[in-house]
Amino acid sequence: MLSYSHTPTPAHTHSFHPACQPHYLPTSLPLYVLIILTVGIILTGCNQSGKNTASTEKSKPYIASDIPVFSADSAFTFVATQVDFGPRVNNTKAHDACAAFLTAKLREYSQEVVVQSGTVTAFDGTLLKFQNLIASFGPSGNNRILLGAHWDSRPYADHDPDEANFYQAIDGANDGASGVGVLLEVARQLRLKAPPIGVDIIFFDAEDYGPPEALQEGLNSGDFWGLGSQYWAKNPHLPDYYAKYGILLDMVGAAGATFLMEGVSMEHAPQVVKKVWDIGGMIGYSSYFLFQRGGYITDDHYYVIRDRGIPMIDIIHLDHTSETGMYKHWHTVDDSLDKIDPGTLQAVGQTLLTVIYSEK
Ligand code: AHN
Ligand code: ZN
Repeated sequence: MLSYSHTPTPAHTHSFHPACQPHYLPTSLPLYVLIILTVGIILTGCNQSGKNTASTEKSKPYIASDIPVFSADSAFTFVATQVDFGPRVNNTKAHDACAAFLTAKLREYSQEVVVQSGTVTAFDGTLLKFQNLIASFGPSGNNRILLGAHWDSRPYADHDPDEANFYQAIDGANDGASGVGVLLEVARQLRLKAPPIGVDIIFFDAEDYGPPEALQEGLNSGDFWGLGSQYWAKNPHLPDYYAKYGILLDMVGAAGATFLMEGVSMEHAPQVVKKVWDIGGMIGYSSYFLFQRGGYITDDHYYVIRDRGIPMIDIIHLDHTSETGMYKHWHTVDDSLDKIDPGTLQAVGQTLLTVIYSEK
């Protein structure tokens, strides 16, 4: 059976500063071989369930009887509610209003919610008010997993095809809201049935306030992304907080999403990537979880690994066929609710629930 070390891994200093867009470094990682049988043991007793609520035939998953069924409709509504506030850019009313909504929802599902607030400094010196929101579920102790997504939205559509939009804030339906929507539905399920291990859900703030593309050349060396996760990783909500592994969601809602095996995740938590991808494939979502390497992304998981020593992976929509290597509408004004597909939310959410409730 797969197992994970409980000892925090030391922060790595070599080959550990990925750039914004995916890039590739030579790697000596071994060839990954599908050990479907190993996961098959975890999931013995699987039956083809008709309980799932997804609308399309191809997304009908295999759900073992003791694993909750994710509601894609519920997750979609959570995404829509966030987008309805308008762009959740730090220091705006929409941001405050969305924080209040997310906090209330987490309190509805968990007795243990911590709102961690403060200020961080942006690339241009702007002081950003931020709120990291953390909800805990299940048993206490170090046998726990951390699930995260960022909830802020980017002030700049600096990859828009029209440069007139470069300084427009984005809806961030996929980039931000989708991951939070999936995790709110996971939280709702965790409330309905206690998980076998501890689970913490964290909504990171100020992930996406990195410098606009036009300035990035001169500002490449700074840690201007993931400001909320950097703060939390250095000042966790509990002083000695540790989780055996973490899973970050980023852009998990677009129709036809492809989750490539992201570089930082593969370098620091390959066994977690493999476990999640195996389970996703096992329950019927192999068209989303591709056994294909993607580039290195500076996302919140990077700081959780570097500054907290928790091996965390990023489930992120990467696409070799797009110009940026990311989701086609990444950092454009077209990252809007109409691109969100409940079938993709279902694939990610049901995979996460299967991972959680298969834990010991
Ligand atoms: C950068 O663009 C630096 N990192 C990608 C992380 C990200 C931004 N994910 C969504 N928006
Ligand atoms: Zn972004």
